[in-house]
Amino acid sequence: KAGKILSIVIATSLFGCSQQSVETEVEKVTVDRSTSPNVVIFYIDDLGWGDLGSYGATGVETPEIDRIANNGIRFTDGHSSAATCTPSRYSLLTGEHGFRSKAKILKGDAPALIQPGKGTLASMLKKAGYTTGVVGKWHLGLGDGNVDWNEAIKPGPLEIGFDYSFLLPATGDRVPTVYVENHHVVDLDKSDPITVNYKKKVGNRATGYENPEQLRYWADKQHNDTIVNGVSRIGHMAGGESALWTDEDFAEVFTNKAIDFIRDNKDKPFFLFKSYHDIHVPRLPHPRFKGKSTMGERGDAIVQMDWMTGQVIRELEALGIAENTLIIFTSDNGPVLFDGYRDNAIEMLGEHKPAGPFSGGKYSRLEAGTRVPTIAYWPGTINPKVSDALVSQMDIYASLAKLVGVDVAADEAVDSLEQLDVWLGKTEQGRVDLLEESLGNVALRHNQYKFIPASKLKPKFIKSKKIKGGYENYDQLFDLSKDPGEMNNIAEQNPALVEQFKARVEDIVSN
Ligand code: NG6
Ligand code: CA
Repeated sequence: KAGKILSIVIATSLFGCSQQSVETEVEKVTVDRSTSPNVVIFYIDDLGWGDLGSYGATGVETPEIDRIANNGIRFTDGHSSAATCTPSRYSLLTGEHGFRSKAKILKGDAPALIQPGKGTLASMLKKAGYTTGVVGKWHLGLGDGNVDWNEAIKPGPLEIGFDYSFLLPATGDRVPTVYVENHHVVDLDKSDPITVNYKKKVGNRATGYENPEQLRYWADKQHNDTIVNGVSRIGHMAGGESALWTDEDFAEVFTNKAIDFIRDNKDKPFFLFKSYHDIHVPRLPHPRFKGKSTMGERGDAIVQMDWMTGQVIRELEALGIAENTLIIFTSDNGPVLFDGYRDNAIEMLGEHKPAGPFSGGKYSRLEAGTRVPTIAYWPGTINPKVSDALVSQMDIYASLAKLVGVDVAADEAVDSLEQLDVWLGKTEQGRVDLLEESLGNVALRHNQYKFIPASKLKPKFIKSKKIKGGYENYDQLFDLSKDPGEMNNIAEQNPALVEQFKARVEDIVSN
């Protein structure tokens, strides 16, 4: 029977439309699209709360995303679980805090952080009959600890619930600078095998520390190893010349892969995790976006990211499946301007406020570390609104499980709260509290309060990033309803609240 098309009966009873029946060739499957919409998650890298037009951006226009923000739910208090990438991604996919698995920013040759057998958003949706795919940045580790890039690379996404993957393995600034499709490096010539080393130089490729004259951008010491495409990276890499990516092609390559996946699966429920490299460093948008913002490469990368998003949304519309698709748009952590490469993001910022009214940014314990643009869009089902509910990406797991009718086991997605009605805009009663994670520390949101327990350590590099870290050796308490910028520490005046919040932090951490 393989290869035959599964016909689908679309029951749209909830919305009062007529039943549409398609002739069955193999077997009849009934799919109620009101409870099993396609799910597309656009996961942007390092996009700040204030970086979209609909959230008040001034240095860049984002018409494609603004369209879904204005016709869907624009959340003002939406959060990633952490102020850095790996733990946030871990939480989105597993419904657990990153610290439960000691998730921290991974090297490019780190082993798979999510082990086969662990429930993920993808494996959960598969139980409901979804076809699942991930396209773009991974940064959750690949392989078993001794990854050979020249052989089948596993475990990876395919071992934890994805049917298809096309990946940038870690980050744009880390080797290996190649694409991995399913289990294999794309376009690899086996006679030129890849070696990756995060400790010492391998092979003959120039490095930033030996050949700075070959660089298009000055890079700090950490980003100063193997040069690929005129940009030095973190880590050393030899071989794989035919497989090297060109950063400027990311927009085209990832958009096409996402569109192919959608076209291949348009007749049945699918889940696409579309994870972006933009607007992470090194920022190298395609030349056609050059000068499209007033903020240099960082702004132009936002324009490119908006374009990519629009391409996918328009494809859903062209295929006639937009009304059967729930789109969630959000970011993995807050904004950073200087993150290792001198690309003039600071100099060209102008009046634009990447974090909106909030303080801090990527790596920070302050609000802008995790408070990121968050949009839910499902035309015909979600009514447009602005929601001030406190929501977390971690809750997408349990909320979608509820939507598609999958039971979540007691030891699965333990930090994920079922908040479906909030994500569909039926209520604004979101979370009461939420832990925010930052470089191994936690802070607590409780309604309008933000409690930051005294930090054990202050990460040294924060200073070089020129980001307000909020890492202090005393307790901090802020009332965000009066003080969104976390300027006025009211911990001393409110000892009872401090005690209450300390206990609550303990309670969640030791869960
Ligand atoms: C850091 C890198 C930074 C970025 C980050 C990961 C420093 C000194 N360097 O180690 O450039 O690559 O890792 O970013 O901060 S993330 O968005 O994937 O978490
Ligand atoms: Ca990030």
